[in-house]
Amino acid sequence: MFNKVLIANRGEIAIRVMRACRELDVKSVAVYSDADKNSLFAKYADEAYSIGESTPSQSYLNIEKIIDVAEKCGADAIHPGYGFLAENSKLGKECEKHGIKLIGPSGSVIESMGDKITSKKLMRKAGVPVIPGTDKGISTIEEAVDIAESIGYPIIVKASAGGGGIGMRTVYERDELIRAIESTQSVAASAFGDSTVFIEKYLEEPRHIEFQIMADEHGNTIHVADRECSIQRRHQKLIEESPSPIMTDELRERMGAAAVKAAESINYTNAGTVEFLYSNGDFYFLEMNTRIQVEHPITEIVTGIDLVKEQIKIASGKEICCAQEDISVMGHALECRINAEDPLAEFAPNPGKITGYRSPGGIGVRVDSGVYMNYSIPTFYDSMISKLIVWGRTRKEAINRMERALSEYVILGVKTTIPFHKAMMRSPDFRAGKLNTHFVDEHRKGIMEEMEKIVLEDKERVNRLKSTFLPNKKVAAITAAVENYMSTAQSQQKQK
Ligand code: MV4
Repeated sequence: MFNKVLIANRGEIAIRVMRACRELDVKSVAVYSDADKNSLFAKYADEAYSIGESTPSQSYLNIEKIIDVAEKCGADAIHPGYGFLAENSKLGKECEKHGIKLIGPSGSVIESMGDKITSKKLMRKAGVPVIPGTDKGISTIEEAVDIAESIGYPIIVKASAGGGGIGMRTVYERDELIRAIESTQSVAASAFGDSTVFIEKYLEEPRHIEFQIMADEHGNTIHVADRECSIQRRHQKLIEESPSPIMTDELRERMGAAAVKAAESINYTNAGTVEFLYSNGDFYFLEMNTRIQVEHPITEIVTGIDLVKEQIKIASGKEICCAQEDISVMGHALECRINAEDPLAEFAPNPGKITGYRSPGGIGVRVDSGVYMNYSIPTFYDSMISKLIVWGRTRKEAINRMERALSEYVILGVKTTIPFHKAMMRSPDFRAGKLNTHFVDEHRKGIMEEMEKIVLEDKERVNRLKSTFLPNKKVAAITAAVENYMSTAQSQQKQK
């Protein structure tokens, strides 16, 4: 096992990884930017080092600085979390040069999955179902017209270097095709420096269902069940659940087998996610994500597997914890992403100081967060405050429990997505599991109306709360006590 792991990330995921380290008796090292000087993750770590200015390119994306810290402090591995340097194949190469293990798949796998044409070609060859269309770049308009006619409209033009929704255009008839190709090419050229585009059949009302996979360095590959991620807005996921409301044992077996085949065909190692689009009983490979994902906790909750701990164990050369037949799904988990955004104003970011904070608890509730009372959310990074995760024996119990947990959650000082989630939990179509990737857009009016009501209700509740709320002096004392507790934990850990 490693002696010391450097976490090249910030916020809740940095703490999540450090928690796994502590359970494994591995020392953790935080690197933090100027904006994160007072952050919880830097306090939680056994050691913490400043790596410079708040702009990501100066700190969390600065490979040279991060490797330098790892070498100087004697870390034998780096965990990249999600975002920032996760899925950056250069980090892997630099780690290798310096004899540091990167906790993740190999650089060549990251590269081939980053290119959508390459990944699609590899998957088709491996016998994984792919969306009808081309898996080579479009070179002439005549070729595009022929392909579009043969698959039939509507079609979608996608950038090969794309992903996350940038560089895509749907085309419903021949007249729109030339313009769509030209515009996708030019967006792709400026966004990714690669104008290669390809064409697929456009699936009009798909669900986004993904499979967690895990592979060790001894040739064992398993899937750790499915997640439904259709509740998103502008390609930002808002709610995830496991299992998908439409999942059956038979479908999980088929999709899981395809996910394992996908991973095995490229000699994948460590944790990964195979994304599928599901439409009318059929499923198709969409993309593969070569990192631990934001929504991994719902999988941990229903399977009992600590995915981050497994990542670290696998990277240190150990065998994966379980065989496929040892994995089962118990009950239902939901995750709501709590962002500092105003859901009544098109989800505009709303960073600032958290002036009141009380997180929910009780049976079946997990909160993964990096914030605390009086914490100021920096403007430099994404707006996620925390992930509220619940478990229930059934989907219905999980939804009711999420409603209860959301009702307990108090965040003052910044606007959050809590009202959106409360409205969603009340939505009859959501409760019925009638989901597809257009859900949020199509239910916009109903959700907005429900949110208006909820915000008024909450204002009254907060006013009642405030009259019994702790006076400011006590708040400051509690904040100091929390911080003191974190640093005590740190010094105890050092003594161990
Ligand atoms: C599609 C599609 C429908 N048909 N491809 C969006 C992100 C990018 N990585 C792929 N995406 C899509 N590809 C075909 N052939 C619909 C989407 C899509 C989507 C997919 C997953 C989750 C949310 C989505 C929201 C809009 C569009």
